[in-house]
Amino acid sequence: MALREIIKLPDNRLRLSSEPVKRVDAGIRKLVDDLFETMYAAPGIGLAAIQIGVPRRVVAMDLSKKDEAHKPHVFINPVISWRSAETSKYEEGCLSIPDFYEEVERAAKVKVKYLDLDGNEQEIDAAGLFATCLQHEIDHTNGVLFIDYISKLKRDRIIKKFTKAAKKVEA
Ligand code: K1U
Ligand code: ZN
Repeated sequence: MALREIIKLPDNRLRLSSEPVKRVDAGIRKLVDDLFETMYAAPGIGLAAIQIGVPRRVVAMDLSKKDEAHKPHVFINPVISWRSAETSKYEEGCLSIPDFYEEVERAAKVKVKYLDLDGNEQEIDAAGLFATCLQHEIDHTNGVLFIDYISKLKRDRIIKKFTKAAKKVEA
């Protein structure tokens, strides 16, 4: 396992559409281990491979509370197969846009098809924070960020702030 760097706004790699996984092999299992180590250390409740600079459709999630046992979920090539017309709002954050939170409206319930770590096809029903987080992570695999759902004014302001911070680090 290895702790990997989480790439941050305005890194253009966050806008890539990730490649599907053809075979769940040892390389993918190592990637999953690294995603969990990095996500737990952050800490976060989800992490997509592109957030550690790997453009593959792989997502790690764990919604367990601080004092609970870990409940790791892995989603390989996840696709939303159904979404409810009913929506819900949640104040989202993103490990690639640290310390910025904004309310986003998404489908309240989704069904997601994916491959598990054995390469078997699965389908899961998700509601509440589970559904919100899955949609946020699947967006990452498509190069979409939660700031794409907020006002242009707020989005431009946050991109400017992170671009300025990145330039400071370079200098
Ligand atoms: O994808 C990411 O950047 C991870 C992100 C997932 C997410 C959070 C909220 C709504 C939708 C998706 C995070 O994990 S941000 C950090 C966070 O939410 C958290 C951190 C520690 C404890 C509890 C939550
Ligand atoms: Zn995110």
